[in-house]
Amino acid sequence: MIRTVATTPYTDQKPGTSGLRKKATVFQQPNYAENFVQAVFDVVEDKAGATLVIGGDGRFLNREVIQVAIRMAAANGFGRVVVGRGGILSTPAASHMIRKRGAIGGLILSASHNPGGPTEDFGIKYNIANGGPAPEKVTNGILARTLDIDRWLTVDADDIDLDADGVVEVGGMPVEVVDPVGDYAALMETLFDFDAIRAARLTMAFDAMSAVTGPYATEILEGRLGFAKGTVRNGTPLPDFGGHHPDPNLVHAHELYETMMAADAPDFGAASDGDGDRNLIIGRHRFVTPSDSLAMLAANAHLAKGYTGGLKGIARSMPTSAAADRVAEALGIPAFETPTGWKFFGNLLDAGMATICGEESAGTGSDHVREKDGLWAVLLWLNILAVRGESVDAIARDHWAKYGRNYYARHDYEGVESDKADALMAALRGSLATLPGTRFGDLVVEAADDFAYTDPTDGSVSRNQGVRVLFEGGSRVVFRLSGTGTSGATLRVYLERYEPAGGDLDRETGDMLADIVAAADAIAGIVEHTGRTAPDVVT
Ligand code: VG1
Ligand code: CO
Repeated sequence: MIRTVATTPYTDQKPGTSGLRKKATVFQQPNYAENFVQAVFDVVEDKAGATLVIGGDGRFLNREVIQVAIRMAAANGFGRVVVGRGGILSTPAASHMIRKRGAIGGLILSASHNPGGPTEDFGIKYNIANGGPAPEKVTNGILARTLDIDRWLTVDADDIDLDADGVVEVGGMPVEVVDPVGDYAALMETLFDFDAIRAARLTMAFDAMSAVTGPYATEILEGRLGFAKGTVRNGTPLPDFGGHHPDPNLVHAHELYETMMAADAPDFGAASDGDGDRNLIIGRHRFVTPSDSLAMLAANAHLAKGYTGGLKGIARSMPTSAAADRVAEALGIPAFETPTGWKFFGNLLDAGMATICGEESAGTGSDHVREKDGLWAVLLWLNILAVRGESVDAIARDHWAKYGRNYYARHDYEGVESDKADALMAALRGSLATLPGTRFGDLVVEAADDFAYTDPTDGSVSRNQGVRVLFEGGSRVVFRLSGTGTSGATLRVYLERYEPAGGDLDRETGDMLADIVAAADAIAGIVEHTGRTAPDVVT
């Protein structure tokens, strides 16, 4: 029996860079999660009889919202729900599950790199049939529906046992509880040479940050690849991630960093985020920026069996350094520059225009799924290390010697009052026309704009994606506001300086970027607008 529940709209359900993210307490308001899920279901066409995948990163509210969503899926006419055991599916595993099952889409319950727990963040994201995040056309439709929603549909049924594999019925609809890891691990075995990795007898530390990658990393690294027990740290997903911030950067994964800089460091270190789509790569005594990692993976991908045929193209988000562009140029393949967020890569991947994609925020992935994929990047690195028989440091130095080095850092100013952050960006946008030709120390502005992207596959245009200031000689600073936060605003300042092959390739990043940091403040008036004299996170 379908039950119709009357409701009224919430006006704050606009999906951000990656789905709807709010404090868990916001999601606990009456009808809040239900309204959003119903808005999603209302814009999904042809759902009658179709399969829907549901899973999340295990954070606080994960199980509760899954039970609600299953009943609503039954009432909305879906034919089947596939849900990960324990309510668990990493974001890349969910993407793969949608594709493998020919599902019409999936709900991924996660706020990704945001902290979790009763006083922290929760999130819901809808992915479409290609396994990727819903594009703006769809998220705009969802937003519009949240603003005029007046009812949601459910069935009267008990919670299912999320911990028992098998099929049960909810309101006449079969719900299949499946192993969240097996299909994903099998996919990885088709892409990488597990025998070669095992034979290389590398040592490694992997920090799952008490988030969703724990079971995946334990099965793949310790189980199938034979790394020593204990290689995976913080490997049990916890509803509050053990109180940690599951963002794999140098600040929040500092214990891994310290392990990798110690005298007895293992060969390779990596970490992942809340929902398993990000990766942090630290070799023994060598941190690799995510932008460099993208370039180095692209340059070496042909060494792994999934990519022996070469790459069709490389795509990066605009704030990501141009290191990958140089690899594309050397390979004679196209390079694409998209706005921030994985949803912009989906069309390029579907069209066969790009094979590898990446973002400076520690997201890398390929056309094997339609999400960024943390463990995929880790396994590709391991495969490359095994084949080349060299250290991460040696591979990085070799790369820079050939392509030059893009010194790079991101400065985040968190919890800035929204009106101050908006005023900063408005002033910046207002000054764009006057910036070219202006000198800041030794730096001269060559061009400045507000990044807009035209999708080459469907012609859709996305504007206001971040302010770029390009200096003569290839250095650059980019300013944008985060679209994933849940309180106040986060200003992200992306700093990049290119040093050509034969130049100064072995310097400290901070020293190499100091003049650009100074210019960034002079251009945007960061101190003046925000009162902040230093960033909260440097990565
Ligand atoms: C951030 C990153 C962006 C990433 C997004 C989702 O967005 O900068 O590169 O795609 O998070 O990643 P923003 O708008 O806060 O800068 V995840 O792993 O949190 O889903
Ligand atoms: Co994530």
